[in-house]
Amino acid sequence: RIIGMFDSGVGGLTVMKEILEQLLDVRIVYFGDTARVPYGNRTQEELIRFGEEIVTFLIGQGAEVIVVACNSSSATALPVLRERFDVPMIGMIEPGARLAVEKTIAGRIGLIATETTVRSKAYSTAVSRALAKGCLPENLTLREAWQHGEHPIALTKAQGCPLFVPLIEAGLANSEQARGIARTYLAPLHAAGVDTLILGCTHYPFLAPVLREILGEDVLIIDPAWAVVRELETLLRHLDEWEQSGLIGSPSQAQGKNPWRARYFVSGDPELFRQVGN
Ligand code: DGN
Repeated sequence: RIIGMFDSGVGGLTVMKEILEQLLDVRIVYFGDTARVPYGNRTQEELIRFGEEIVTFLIGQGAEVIVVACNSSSATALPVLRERFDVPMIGMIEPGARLAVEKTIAGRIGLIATETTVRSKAYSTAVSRALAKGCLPENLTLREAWQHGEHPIALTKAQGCPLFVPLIEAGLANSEQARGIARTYLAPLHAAGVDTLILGCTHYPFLAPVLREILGEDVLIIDPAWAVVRELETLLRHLDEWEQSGLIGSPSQAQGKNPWRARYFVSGDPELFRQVGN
């Protein structure tokens, strides 16, 4: 199957890596909108327009499923894109929120993300929705307390981190500048006592070593990509079943002489994307 993925730049590659490692029989067409990065302070209208252009392109490249590998687009444009296109789409927010609810030990979930994602409140809505739909923490003590109405589980603190994406796109994820800025951004999350931190921007796994160094071992870091892979796996199984039962048509299997695993397209400079992406 061909999966289409997009992000404002290299961020979605962190999601793509998880998918390629865990789902061995998929192929991926990736689009990085590097001419228009960062998406973090774009309006909803802009992100919808960019999303429409990119999804149209990806479908033209044979994509049967779209993974919106950008939290800013998932938080703002995804509902509209789902209405406009027939292909199934998976975003980052719902899977990430569910995973955080499952893994939290103290019920105090924190978020770092772009300003767009923080402002949208998409993660706090998704955490509440996950709980309302019966998603529960794996931790038994917290689960019991929650079921007895004794312990809140909520998005306790959301921190916008506008400087992270430009640093990462410039290849400076492992620099002293990144360390200093990360210390400033993480301080309010520490102060709020979060025990679980959602990386609410697909660029941030590039900073995982720096974040781990500052947070220490006590805070659980959640990469929504892990949950996106699970969701994609389930969706692909359903597509297979629906095809077998004739509910939907099968895609043409034309593979040509040169089978490929991944293709990359960018709207800006391919060289910088190649360097940082590698
Ligand atoms: N990687 C994107 C996200 O997950 O929000 C976009 C980041 C950006 O372009 N600011």
